[in-house]
Amino acid sequence: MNRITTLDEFIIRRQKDFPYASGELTGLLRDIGVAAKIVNREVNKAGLVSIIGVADSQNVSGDEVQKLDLYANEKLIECLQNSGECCGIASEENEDFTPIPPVSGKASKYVVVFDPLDGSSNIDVNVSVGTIFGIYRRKSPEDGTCNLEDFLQKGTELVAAGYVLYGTSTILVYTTGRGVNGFTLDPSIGEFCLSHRDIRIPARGSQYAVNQGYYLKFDVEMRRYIDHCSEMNFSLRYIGSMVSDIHRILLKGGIFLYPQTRKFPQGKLRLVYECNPLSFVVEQAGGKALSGNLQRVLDMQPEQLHQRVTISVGSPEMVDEMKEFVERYSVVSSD
Ligand code: AHM
Ligand code: MG
Repeated sequence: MNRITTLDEFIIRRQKDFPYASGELTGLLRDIGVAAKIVNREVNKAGLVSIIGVADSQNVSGDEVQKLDLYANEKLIECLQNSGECCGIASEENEDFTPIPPVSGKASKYVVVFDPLDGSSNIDVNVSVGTIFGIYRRKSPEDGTCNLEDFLQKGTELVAAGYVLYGTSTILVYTTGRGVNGFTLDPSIGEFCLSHRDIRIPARGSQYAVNQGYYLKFDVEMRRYIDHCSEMNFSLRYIGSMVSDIHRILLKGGIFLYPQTRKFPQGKLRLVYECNPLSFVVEQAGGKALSGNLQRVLDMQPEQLHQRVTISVGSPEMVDEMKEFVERYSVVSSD
């Protein structure tokens, strides 16, 4: 029988690779793993809401039933707050970042950014959703409160990042900048177990993911690339839950596009807690991620916490090809 490696065991083993590691990052990743299990439990019984009560109302016991994205937000904050391994968090659900006071007088050097439940409009129809997270070393002095600058760091500064996909099974995928590993939750023992060791994205794939319904609103150069995907007989696969789409592309190869439209020049997705962590994971697996102006996403300097960015991310050869199309046709269309 193969020996099982649990997430906790793996994280601790990896800590030994860093001779001066204090165990804080290890603790943070474990906190995120615990929060993921709690969120997973609630996501799995989401369908039961209709018999025990609906969101924003009361269940039969008279308790308030929360929307799952708010619940996930609360649980992540609670788990990160209790251990005191980070000094602040920023979430899609909160307008401002939240400083976390030291626990037992211990100052922390990390901040965490996250989208607690991405693609949450999918929950009502039993489709996969995910949690995205990124961890930065703070810039501010360790003996004070964290500040906005700690959160507005380029993706290249990420110390760790990952996602949890609540799908047919629940999987946690993360990187600390030394490759990407995936851990599937075994519900019978309540542990994330190493299932996808050292994930490498295929150099190219035969699937593309884009909201094709917006096709006519895209710039001509992006339309030409999408036409090319169609001419190549690539399959269009779009779940509307970025974590799920990225996970599929990471394993099978392909490209995910969320381009600008004339109305939304920055697209929809958020740089700090959606695109940067997922771009870091994809790059660590050998892929590429570019913004609308063909800049590497991880090199962008965030100006605001909830800043949006357009993105093309996935298999390296496909991202390169997309770039060629955009360069070629933007010259033609501006003539
Ligand atoms: P959310 O953060 O409000 O859940 O929105 C993000 C989601 C992504 O997961 C997904 O890729 C995208 O929105 C889908 O948007 P659209 O419906 O415009 O294609
Ligand atoms: Mg989101």
